[in-house]
Amino acid sequence: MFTLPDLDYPYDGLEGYISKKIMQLHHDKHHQTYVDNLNKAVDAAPQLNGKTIEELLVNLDAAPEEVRMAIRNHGGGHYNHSMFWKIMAPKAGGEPSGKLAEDLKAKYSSYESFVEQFSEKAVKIFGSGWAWLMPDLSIETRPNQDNPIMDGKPAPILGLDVWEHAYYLDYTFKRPDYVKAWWNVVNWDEVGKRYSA
Ligand code: MN3
Repeated sequence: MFTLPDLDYPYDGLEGYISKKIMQLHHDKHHQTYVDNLNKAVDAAPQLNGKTIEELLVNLDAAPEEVRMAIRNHGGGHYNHSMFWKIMAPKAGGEPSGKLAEDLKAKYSSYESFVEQFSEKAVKIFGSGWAWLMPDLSIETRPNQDNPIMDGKPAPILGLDVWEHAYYLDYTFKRPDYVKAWWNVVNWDEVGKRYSA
């Protein structure tokens, strides 16, 4: 059975950038629904019992066809959001430090230029999806709840949810405003850990 992970901070911890109301709905309702539907899908395919979420997503082809799409969507939703809560934090933002900062600068010439390129790709995603920072510091996007690990790629070190449920209550249709604000809650310590892992 998969379970909803707790947030490491209060629902109002990101206020000013992401409201308590969004965090409550996004975590308690949207993420919970992904968990519930993932459990239903795994229940319907006993051969998948005991597999980790990573194992399920990396081997989607191994899942019976009747549950494959549910595992892709809801398992992806569970995996992606579990990361999303961790790579944000109260009183966070600013610039990364250490090797991650150096390597981002080497690849994008400056932190600002990296933010600009990542933001542009996130804003341009058509419909619902995510923008990802990969361990080689390239930027990828995926629709829906797809994650690059489903294509045999390594796990991203940072992800930005641009589904409307992530911002509509605070920013209505203005995705660029949400993306701009979001950098103020990025937990670079956590992203740095994932980068060096
Ligand atoms: Mn979401």
